[in-house]
Amino acid sequence: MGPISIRLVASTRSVYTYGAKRPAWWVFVENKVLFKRKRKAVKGVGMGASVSESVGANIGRFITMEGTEGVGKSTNLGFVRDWLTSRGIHVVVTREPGGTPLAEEIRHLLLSNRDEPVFPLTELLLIFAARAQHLEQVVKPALARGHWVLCDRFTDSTFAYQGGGRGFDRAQIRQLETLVQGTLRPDMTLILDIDIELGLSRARQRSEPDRFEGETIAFFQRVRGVYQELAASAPERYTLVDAGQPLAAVQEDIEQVLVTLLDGRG
Ligand code: ATM
Repeated sequence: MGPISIRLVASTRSVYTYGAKRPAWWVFVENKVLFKRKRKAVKGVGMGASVSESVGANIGRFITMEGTEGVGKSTNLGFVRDWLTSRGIHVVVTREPGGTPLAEEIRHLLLSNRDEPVFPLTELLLIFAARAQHLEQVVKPALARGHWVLCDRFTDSTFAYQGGGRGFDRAQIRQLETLVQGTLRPDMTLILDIDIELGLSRARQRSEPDRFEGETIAFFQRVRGVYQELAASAPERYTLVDAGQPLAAVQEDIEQVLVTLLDGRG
């Protein structure tokens, strides 16, 4: 007798089926269902609960990358994408503000230099408007399909730039975070950290400064301070990477985090 084929298939379909009951996993022997286990969908998941917390194994992970100007985000996002892809993981790379046509238009509004002053509340609401669109259109559907999402900036940028930089009250930002995201949070956030003057001198060689890049050193010091605080407050979620090291050392540090995340995939 030849080998018997046994397959375990886990479902991620219940992720956004608010309140519904769906099979959570099946055991197939020779392509016939031997056993299936029902799982009650978690109430509130449709409002954006962390997908990985809700469905367990074989699910996507939500990774975000953060940092001030000139930290090397683009290079290191490419490194993370290639590292995961080479291990057979389907990665959706996206960014904030942006990631959908509408959200990219909002990004353009936010970044353009203009004569009219942009009030901090206007800026904050535009950022969360773009985020709401991006989450529904890109992030949640990708995670629900079991893909990994790698996002260039997310709400930690809001805490850093609008909170630290502009001086917005953190509790008010948290209220908008809950409104827009429900309980959805990144599984892992890499914060690339660099001396502000060094980063700015790198970034300002690249192009004309946009509305954010033209901010003062003191503004970016406050932004960096919030990132450092966030990293210290929840080390299981954040990794602060010294982006002032040679690139190979930066990427070794990032790789260690990815290995841990992959090992814990369940
Ligand atoms: P990038 O240049 O990294 O794509 O970011 C665009 C700007 O958007 C960034 N500027 N700088 N310097 C910071 C800003 N931003 C916020 O201020 N709050 C946010 O929540 C996000 C996602 C971005």
